[in-house]
Amino acid sequence: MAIERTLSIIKPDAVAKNVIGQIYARFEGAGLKVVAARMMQLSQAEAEAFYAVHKARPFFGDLVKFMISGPVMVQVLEGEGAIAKNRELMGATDPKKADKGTIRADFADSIDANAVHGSDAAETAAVEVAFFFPGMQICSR
Ligand code: RTP
Ligand code: MG
Repeated sequence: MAIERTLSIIKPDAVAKNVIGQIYARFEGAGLKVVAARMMQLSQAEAEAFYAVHKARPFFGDLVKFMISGPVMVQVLEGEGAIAKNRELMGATDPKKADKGTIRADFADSIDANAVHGSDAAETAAVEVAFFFPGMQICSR
């Protein structure tokens, strides 16, 4: 399988729980490397732009409000099949439906406060990496 890059966000609920390191350990344990990272407080405009694909969905307002409720940790993960591998590690969107041992099963509280974001396809991964790391150094290794 090809080496890919994917965008990961540790959402405000998981940052508040102080489990950034535990989530990074899951990535590293699965062979994914952190090749870029930044901690930041998203503005409303940034959160709306990032989740623009969901603009028409009924949960859009709550999603944006949640994503700006506290700092997030944003990283690029690199590795074989990184996009699907990260989605597997994350588990289902709704933590009640997430498989045992996944990040969302272990750290998420609800479908809104669901601990992590991960790109869902090669096209979205490229757009999302460029959104948070435009022209910034990515330390491929
Ligand atoms: P994400 O984009 O954050 O990685 O999550 P996902 O792919 O698993 O889910 P997606 O369908 O892209 O939805 C984005 C985020 O919106 C919230 N959501 N709420 N109330 C609802 O029915 C609902 N559906 C989605 C979740 O927080 C989800 O992560
Ligand atoms: Mg999604």
